[in-house]
Amino acid sequence: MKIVIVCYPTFGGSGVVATELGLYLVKKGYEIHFITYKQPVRIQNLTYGLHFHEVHVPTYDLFKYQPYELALSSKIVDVVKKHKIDLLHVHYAIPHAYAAYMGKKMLEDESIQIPMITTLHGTDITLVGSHPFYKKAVQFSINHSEYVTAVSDSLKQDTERLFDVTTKIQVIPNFIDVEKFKFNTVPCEKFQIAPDNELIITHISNFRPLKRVIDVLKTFKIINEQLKVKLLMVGDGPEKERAKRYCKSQQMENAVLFLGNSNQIDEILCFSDLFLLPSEQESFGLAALEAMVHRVPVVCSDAGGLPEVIENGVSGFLCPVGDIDDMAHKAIHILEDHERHKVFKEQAYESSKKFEMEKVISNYESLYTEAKQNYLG
Ligand code: GMT
Repeated sequence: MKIVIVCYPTFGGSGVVATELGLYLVKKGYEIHFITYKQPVRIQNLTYGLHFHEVHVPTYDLFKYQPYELALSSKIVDVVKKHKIDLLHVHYAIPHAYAAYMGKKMLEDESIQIPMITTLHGTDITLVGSHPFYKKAVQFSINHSEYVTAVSDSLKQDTERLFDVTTKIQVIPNFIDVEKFKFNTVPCEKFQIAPDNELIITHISNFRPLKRVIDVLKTFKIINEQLKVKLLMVGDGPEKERAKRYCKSQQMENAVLFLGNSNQIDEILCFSDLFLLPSEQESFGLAALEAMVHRVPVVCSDAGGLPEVIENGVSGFLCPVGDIDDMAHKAIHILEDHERHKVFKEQAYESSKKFEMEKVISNYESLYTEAKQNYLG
């Protein structure tokens, strides 16, 4: 089957999920065509069956905003025609679902029918999509997708609450390659970061306000008063400078390392002892799942889809949003006792198996088969 995947090429979770999905499908014999404005960060090499089509948006002075949707929908039409694509799978509704719908309509004019699957990831619904400026267009594109999936039950409920949805939403959670981390064969080079054998706490995000990065630092400050710890802040975004200033004001600069965006997430998580994710909202929390597969217990907020990923008291703890004392207390509880920490680590890994790649992706494959049969006959 030949599939177009439209996604963001960045470090964000939706782009990572779309890329990992495409890479897996290529291995299973699908022909995958990524359409984005840049080669996705997790794609190192293009192999047989894997194609990448870049969307160019030439700058024209008349426009205050360059029309990316137009360029994207035209690119979709070209790729579908040239490569005889069977279906479109778009990740993140804005503006991908809208552009794909336009592409689909243009193709219909040329008597080419193509089904469209939209996967909702979170902020495309909860934060941006439901804003009155976008809501109508997002609702329209959801309702004109043949199939809609959401990455958690919580996101499905949010979508149904915030929009007047007429298309059935199927929950297909995010996934992880559990087999890859079955055995830790290579010792993690922890000593480089923690020469005094400090415990390593990690946070990974895009440092947007809803990630509450200052809560990460405040929580860490309490832990740091009781245990020998270091904090790795991985990622980049609007709250980073504020976070750095906070560290300076609290004299924590030596204990906190800002690593920026990284392609070495596996290496970083390999030597991490605990993961903090105090988000205000989180439709799934892919970063938490990536931590769990590396045997890193997670202390996070009890928000959105996080309770569907983290088992409270098993793979980590769920705490009320903004309750820094509770998060610090739970983190210390896990870390202070070596034997207890070991148990949490194994339980985190065991919990991650619920999202085993092959099992989850088979749901997308069933959807593809159904879409092709129903739509094209
Ligand atoms: O977390 C972000 O702000 C990035 C965003 C994205 O679109 O990449 O992440 C969303 O999609 C991820 C993949 O499905 C989910 O794991 C994240 O929980 C979700 N983020 C939010 O809901 C805030």
